[in-house]
Amino acid sequence: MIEDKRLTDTELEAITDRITGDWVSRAAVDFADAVAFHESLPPHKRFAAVLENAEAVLCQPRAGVPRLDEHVELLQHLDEEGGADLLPTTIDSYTRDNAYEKAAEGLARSRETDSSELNGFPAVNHGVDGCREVVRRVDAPVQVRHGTPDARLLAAVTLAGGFQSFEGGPITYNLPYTSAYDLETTIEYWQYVDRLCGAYTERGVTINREPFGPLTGTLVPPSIAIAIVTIEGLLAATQGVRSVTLGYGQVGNLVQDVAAVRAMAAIGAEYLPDSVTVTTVLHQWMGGFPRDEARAHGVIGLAGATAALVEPTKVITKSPQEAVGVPTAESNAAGLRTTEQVLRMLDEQSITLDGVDREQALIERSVRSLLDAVYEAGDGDIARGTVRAFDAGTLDIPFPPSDAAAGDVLPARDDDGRVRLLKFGAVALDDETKRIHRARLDRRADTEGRELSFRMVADDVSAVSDGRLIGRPGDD
Ligand code: 8ZB
Repeated sequence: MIEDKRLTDTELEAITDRITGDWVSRAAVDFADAVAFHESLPPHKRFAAVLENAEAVLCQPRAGVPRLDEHVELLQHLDEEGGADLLPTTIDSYTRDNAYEKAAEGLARSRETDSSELNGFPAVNHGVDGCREVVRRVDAPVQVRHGTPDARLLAAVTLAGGFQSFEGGPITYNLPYTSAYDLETTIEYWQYVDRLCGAYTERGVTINREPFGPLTGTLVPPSIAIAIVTIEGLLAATQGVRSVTLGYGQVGNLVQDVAAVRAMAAIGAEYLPDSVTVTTVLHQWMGGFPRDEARAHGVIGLAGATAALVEPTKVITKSPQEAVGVPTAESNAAGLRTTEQVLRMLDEQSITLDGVDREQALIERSVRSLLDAVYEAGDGDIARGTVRAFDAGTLDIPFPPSDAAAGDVLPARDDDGRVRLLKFGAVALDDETKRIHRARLDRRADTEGRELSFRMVADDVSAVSDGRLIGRPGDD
């Protein structure tokens, strides 16, 4: 069974040999050559250094188009017109499914028709040289953002290609994205990715890793999300990663969001080894957005305000076109500017919210309880424990598209919009915590004069896109 153990150099090499050859040559991902390229980059393009030395909240969008020149222009636009501090390269979905042939066809069609026939940048098809060209031509640090359960080749190519930050992880890029792999398999894949990052780090090129905290983006209780990104941080640290950004998706209740990011930073500092520098990211609302762009700017503004209050290291922004799909460059830059405006206006204000400390204590206690259950299930081994805890449902997420989680928990908002659990399944929370969740939900049921039921959950799922936070009855 899988163990939380560092891969040896021989194992790392053997896997690299195995995954290269078809789409990318073994020679193209040669370490010495790649390290020399990274060393040639100026300090303001070093992702981990820029992130870890930030003096204000950094803003980063998502963005990726298939053709190289257009992709570079898009990133330059987001830098110059959006004021992005960190840049992304969002990978297309064929590449995320390791369907490189289809990605190649989409890229060829995009070139023929002068349009975008893929929903992101097919980095493996562009190869190491294509990636280096992107990194060379843009003027800020660039990160690979994707959603790839088996990201081994993508990591080998993009890291050799000069990218210094890589999103995802074995749980956060499994549960929301696929049912094709069990957790033991994705943990094994990501041990390679993390070991590769560790190997670069040991050669003086720090690679930042960022677990994808929002998971399904649908009413994920903060404690569950934080436990999962902490596990991914621990697994990465074992492989030699020294820069970890823990991620969290905004739920929309200001007090709970501020409490959650604080709890995440505290848990990260406590659980991850001292050798790891921990930073944080707040994802602007990942659930359904209003179609009306004015209302969408409202959602983005509230996320900006949340970021201003809790000061994560960075915030991942949304665009006012979120409800429609991949945004135009202009709309994407608008989301950045909306965020920046709110951040600046709140920058010098010091605001205290009632109830944050209590909420933070509740979240931290819950995270500890979940992590205890994982360690216990694995007899002290976090990798083994993760597989067993998800099997037993002691660690679980709501609405998993993947069979790798039981999906026996059901969330709902309480009377002031904080995400609680309505159904606990087998999840490892203590009785007192469950009592608090239940009491809070009972109060909402009272307010609304209806029973706690799945109807409430469904109402909550569509509430924000319908124009409010809580799915109250009679709101249509
Ligand atoms: C899980 C991440 C979903 C978010 C955005 C979606 C959504 C996906 C692209 C993109 C800009 C792209 N997203 N692909 N944004 N360019 N190629 O990721 O809109 O917000």
